Amino acid sequence: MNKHARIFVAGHRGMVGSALVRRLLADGYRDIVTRSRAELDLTDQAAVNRFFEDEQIDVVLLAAARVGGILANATRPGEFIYENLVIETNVIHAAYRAHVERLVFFGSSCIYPKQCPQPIREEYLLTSALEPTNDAYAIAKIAGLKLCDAYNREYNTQFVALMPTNLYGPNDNYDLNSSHVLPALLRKAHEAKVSGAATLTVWGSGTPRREFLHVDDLAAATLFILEHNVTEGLFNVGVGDDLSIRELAECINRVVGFEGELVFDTSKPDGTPRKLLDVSRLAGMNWHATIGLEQGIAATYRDFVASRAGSTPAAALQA
Ligand code: GFB
Repeated sequence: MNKHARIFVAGHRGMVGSALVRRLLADGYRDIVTRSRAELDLTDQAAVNRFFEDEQIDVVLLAAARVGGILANATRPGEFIYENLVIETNVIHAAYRAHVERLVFFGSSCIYPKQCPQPIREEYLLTSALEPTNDAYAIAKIAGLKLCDAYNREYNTQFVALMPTNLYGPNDNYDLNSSHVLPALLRKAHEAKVSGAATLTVWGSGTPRREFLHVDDLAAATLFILEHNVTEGLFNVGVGDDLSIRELAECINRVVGFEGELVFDTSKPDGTPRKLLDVSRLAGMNWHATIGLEQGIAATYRDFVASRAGSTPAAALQA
């Protein structure tokens, strides 16, 4: 991809968007366009159309989305389906109208059926029913990847869909009611260590299995797709390995240095029993994730501690 390409990163303040911007800058791309929500409301179709008419964008990285963990998905399905559908419809359609050359749409491994053979191949899409705790979000993400595919077929666009497994890394959401499991447990372990607590509460039974990808690996995969002129299709992005939630909690406790007991709150949902992606499509092109889980959690923990230390004086100043 041309280093002078004009690249719009939608959602640049989020975990995925900010990782994409970091990676693009590190790789020498300089014409990166971003807009805050106050500057451009992606749910406003007329505003999105005007933006694309004015800005002469070559490449779109569509990382703007309403995201959240199992509880947020299960309790706010209306927001998850509406906001994701409207953002992706507005951006993908406006990009097509404005003759954008390339677009990468980001989905999630929850698009695949609940009872999927493991590891999950891209071909298993729409072969049986979805996991109910996140079916609204999943339907929106399936619609997004189908939009890309339909526009490629009808209008010869070059829109690609990446389906990352559960992500973590800098700029994650650490709010315990809306976050994903990894940032939630990292925060709980840190606070338990600091307060000298004897126990740490893990939601569910601890038996579901999940695969975790550092967001910098997702950014690397995205650049790989763009630089290798992949112009269509659906690609799983993962590490090819998973672990149980109990094992994840133990790993996080080791990194953080919390030595208390794990307590399992089975009033909280487990969600889908297992979600391990088959990553052979990207591996066949010679792309592999490089950040190991314990190493990635350690880096994320350092970032979490540093951002908390940084936020105290700022919060005090605003008060
Ligand atoms: O990451 P998570 O919220 O979402 O939860 P999903 C994964 C597993 O960790 C579930 C358990 O079995 C949770 O019950 N868990 C244990 C916890 N302790 C905690 C905790 O303190 N907080 C949270 N959040 N979970 C989401 C979907 O599914 O994954 C989205 O809802 C999206 O649609 C995203 O696909 C990647 O992996 O179950």
